[in-house]
Amino acid sequence: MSIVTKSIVNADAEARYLSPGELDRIKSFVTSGESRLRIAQTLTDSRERIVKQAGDALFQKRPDVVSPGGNAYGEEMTATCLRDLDYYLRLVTYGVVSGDVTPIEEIGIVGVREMYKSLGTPVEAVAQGIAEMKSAAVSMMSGDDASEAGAYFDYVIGAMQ
Ligand SMILES: CCC1=C(C)/C(=C/C2=NC(=C\c3[nH]c(/C=C4\NC(=O)[C@H](C)[C@H]4CC)c(C)c3CCC(=O)O)/C(CCC(=O)O)=C2C)NC1=O
Repeated sequence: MSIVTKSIVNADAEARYLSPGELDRIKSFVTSGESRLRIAQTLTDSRERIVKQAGDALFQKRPDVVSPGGNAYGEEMTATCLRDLDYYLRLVTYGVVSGDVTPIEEIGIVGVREMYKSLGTPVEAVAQGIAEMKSAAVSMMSGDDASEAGAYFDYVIGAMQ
């Protein structure tokens, strides 16, 4: 839910006008709109490069995951691993566009540790892969955009700890 929808739901539940604080938050959401859309566009346009770079960096640092016995060993499993990174990059764009981590949380975080545990996937290596995507992504952006985008990657990384 965007901050606009959320504020309206909260205000209407109390049959009141939007408060000055709510209007302020909506204002900053609106004024940051252009940069958030620019960030989402960059991430979307560069998704293949970001995922590939992150995968290369991850497998260099964690060769165990792509070695025999590793969870991402073999062409098919490695491709599934990269697909998961792509999933999280897509969810980051949802967060950036809505200015809210809720879509990321609902789609990709709730129950994630249990899921990866049952798959035998080391979740800390997934988190490392997200961190590598962050490095690749922010290197393509200006300082302000990089810190805005970085916050959503950090949210995913933190939620996997
Ligand atoms: C959009 C929300 C969403 C997420 C997040 C998601 C994740 C997800 N990753 C899966 C598998 C997997 N995920 C990985 C990922 C990895 N293994 C590693 O060692 C690496 C550290 C890591 C890559 C960074 C692998 C290798 C599998 C296949 C495991 C198996 O089949 O044994 C599966 C099991 C079903 C399948 O293979 O598709 C799910 C549901 N699915 C979703 O719909």
